[in-house]
Amino acid sequence: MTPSTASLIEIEHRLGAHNYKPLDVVLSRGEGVYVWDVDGNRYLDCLSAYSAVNQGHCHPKILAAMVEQAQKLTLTSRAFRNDQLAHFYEEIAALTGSHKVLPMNSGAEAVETAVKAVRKWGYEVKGVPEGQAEIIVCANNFHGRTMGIVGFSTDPDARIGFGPFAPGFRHVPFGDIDAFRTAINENTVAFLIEPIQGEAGVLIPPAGYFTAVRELCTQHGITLILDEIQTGLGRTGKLLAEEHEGIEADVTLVGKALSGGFYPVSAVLSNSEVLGVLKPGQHGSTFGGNPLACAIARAALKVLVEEDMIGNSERMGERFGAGLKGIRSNIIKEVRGRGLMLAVELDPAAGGARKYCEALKERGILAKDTHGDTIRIAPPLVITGDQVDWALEQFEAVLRT
Ligand code: IF1
Repeated sequence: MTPSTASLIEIEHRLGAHNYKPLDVVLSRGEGVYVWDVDGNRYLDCLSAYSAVNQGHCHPKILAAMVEQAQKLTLTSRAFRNDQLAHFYEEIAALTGSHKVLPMNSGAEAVETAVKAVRKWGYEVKGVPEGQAEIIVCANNFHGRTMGIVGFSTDPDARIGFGPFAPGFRHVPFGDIDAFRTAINENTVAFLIEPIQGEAGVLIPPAGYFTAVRELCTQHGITLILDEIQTGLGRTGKLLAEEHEGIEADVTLVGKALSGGFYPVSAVLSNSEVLGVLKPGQHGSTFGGNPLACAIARAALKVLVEEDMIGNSERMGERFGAGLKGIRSNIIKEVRGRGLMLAVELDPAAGGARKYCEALKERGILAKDTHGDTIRIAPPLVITGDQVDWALEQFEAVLRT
């Protein structure tokens, strides 16, 4: 570790809150699938900032849109209108088949917005008694870190010490349709679920699960909210992960790659009347829907489609997943994923995934462990076949036995 890296890490440690335990790599530049540290070492990024950099680091066309807009108008508040918002609405609605859009900033804000709207919809449209609305969520969910969201987390690290929490949430095991059916009652207003549980370790539900969920939601007048903040925008080889299941959500949440990693931009997309219950003065945010965010998001969506990043995600995900499954290793328990949302779960006897991520770093791969034994693999969707093959050589070298 050179002095520049060491000195920066020391300052971070001394002055920063210790709410993360990052790898000891200090990055200073990013381009496409690569990032470089302050010592000039190059790494292939297999995290993509948790799928916020699907378009590749510092995509030039998104950068150009950001610079152009930043020189004109960045923020007006929603007290006034701006010339980017309507175009953003049109383009994201056309791309996703949505009828209504509510722009926010972080993914958590989009989740909180959906929770507020669907409760209000429950009281005003569905006729649930005031204060009795219930939202069904899954065990091992990850939807963000705000108080409202960690209140329905099942992860002790996310909850302990932060109470008291808001009521109105009921938990079911992910993928268990009988449990979901049993949890439904007359006060159920929504089912909030990730199409694939990312933080839980890239968990894919059984075939037919979402078809049955969709049917039950329709039958009982329950709003199906799919949190596509991590799975959406090409990550799983489709624009939205729901396409793998052949269903449509009533409310879809997007964020992260909605800006290509340049700026916090998220949105609540609705195919039903849920967003219609929000009236002036009942919800908002200082930066939500600002012209800079809209210009960036418009460019991020444009390059995602124009450069066929979604098709590339499907093709390169097949290649990457097949290569991982081909590694001869008695410490690999399972390889999972869809598109370029992949994970390698290690046998607990291997001693945890963190040390393998450390070894991968030494070979020029940045990857993140989750839940102890799983290595998540999510490179930018612009990755080429040669880059996948090179990455597989490093994974093979570290994981084969
Ligand atoms: C961190 C995890 C991933 C998300 C889904 C909403 C949000 C996220 C499905 C909230 C955000 C981020 C948070 C980030 C690390 C990362 C993460 F490890 F924390 F759990 F991706 F799995 N829905 N996930 O994945 O969006 O408010 O962050 O914009 O360090 O907390 P956000």
